[in-house]
Amino acid sequence: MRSEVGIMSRRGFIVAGATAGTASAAALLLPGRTSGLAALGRIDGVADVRLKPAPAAAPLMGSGKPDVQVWAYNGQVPGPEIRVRQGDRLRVVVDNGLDEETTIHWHGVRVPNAMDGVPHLTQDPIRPGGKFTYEFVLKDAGTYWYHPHHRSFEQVGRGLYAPLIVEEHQPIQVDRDVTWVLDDWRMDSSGQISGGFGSRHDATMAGRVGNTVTVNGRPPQPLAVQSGERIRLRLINAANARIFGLNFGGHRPQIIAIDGQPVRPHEPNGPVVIGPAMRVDLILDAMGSPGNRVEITDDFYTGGLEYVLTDIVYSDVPLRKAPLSTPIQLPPNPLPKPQLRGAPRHELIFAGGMMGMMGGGGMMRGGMMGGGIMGGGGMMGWTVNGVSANGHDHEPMLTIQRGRTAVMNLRNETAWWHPIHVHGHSFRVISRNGKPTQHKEWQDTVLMPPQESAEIAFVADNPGDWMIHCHILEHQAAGMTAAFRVT
Ligand SMILES: [Cu+2]
Repeated sequence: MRSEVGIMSRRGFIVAGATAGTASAAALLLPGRTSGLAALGRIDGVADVRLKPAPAAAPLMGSGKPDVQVWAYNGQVPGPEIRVRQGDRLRVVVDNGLDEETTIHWHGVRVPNAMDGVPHLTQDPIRPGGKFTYEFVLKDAGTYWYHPHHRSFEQVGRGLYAPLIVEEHQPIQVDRDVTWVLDDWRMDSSGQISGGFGSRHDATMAGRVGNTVTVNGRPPQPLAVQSGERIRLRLINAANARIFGLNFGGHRPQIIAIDGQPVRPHEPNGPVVIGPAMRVDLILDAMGSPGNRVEITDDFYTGGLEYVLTDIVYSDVPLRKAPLSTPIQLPPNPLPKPQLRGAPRHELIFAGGMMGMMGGGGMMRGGMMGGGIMGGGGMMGWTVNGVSANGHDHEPMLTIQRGRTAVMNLRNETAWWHPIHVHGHSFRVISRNGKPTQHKEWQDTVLMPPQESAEIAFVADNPGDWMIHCHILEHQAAGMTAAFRVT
């Protein structure tokens, strides 16, 4: 089911709020008309949003089933899709209706440090009943999302997440622009979300992988298409831990952006793999025959865990005979180009976890052998360069001079997958396992298979203390997190 999109103002500020059938879902989004901002040189494109994270009930299992108790932004899962245009200023007032502290992190958005939403590191957490205002300019177009960064393994896991779409000034031509927020849930036999968030089992293994997959907070509904239709499908993985590997039957989708950032359009080598927190924008030219039905399958986890996500269903009436011939390459975002020559190189070694204990000395460096296996929250720790960090406020493990290129060689010395997320910057993935990458993708989260390495590079142009952490939220909570400083 898709969110319905309504244009709220002529000033390029489009809001998708109401999810069909949910009366309470109207997003509390008001077009801002704030003369104060005119002084900053912007008289248009100011979007004012109010977000209230609070307990709610949502039809995760479908409209015929009892609602599920969740935590939600403005009463809906996902929260309201915020749509702005590149260059717009967004202002969001958060009114905390939870019984615990929270923050909002604007995942993948290159915000000023004070707006990054990391409790204790960039701001005080927002107390229950408290308010906080985030305000920043969207420098990059693309597909982003927002979520709490405080106890995220439970707050995101209970439903606090939503898309943030930044439209290009000159978008590519498509018939439909569709957002799919993928998530999974661990439901109990009573049809409610089971507890046990952050359990030792989840923390030391694959994370909290659920048993029920939703798309836009509902059981996946078929994608109804017309033959010849061109769809821009924005996939966002909001799951705590599940990795998706999607196949589109006989279709040949083109990847046009990863983590919001444009990439040279290309067909994936196999399934479209999306780690937690990652986004992939696809161009899907629906060239099946009228009346056809094609499965979208997810075969990331094998051995009987493959399943049909949903179907692409063709209407009887074709739209056009041949696919659109207009270009699908997105305009580049204004990202500073890394200068690799002479750039300082940093090794970051990710270690720990349950199986790592059995894997021999190479996997037990750092704190693992020294009795330092108790990480954040007393769970068996994961480590970054031997340190299993607790919480968010820690001394930076490295300092980068502002404006310099940083090269980080990330090494996964564990038996598990890890999506490693860098705050405040987008980076280029320049090599994997020592082999140059074909597309030099710009990303903010790089999914690392077990025992593999990835080299990333970026210009450290955003001053402040920033997180680098695993986005399997249980791994983050159990120590796979660090900070770096840009001075
Ligand atoms: Cu991890």
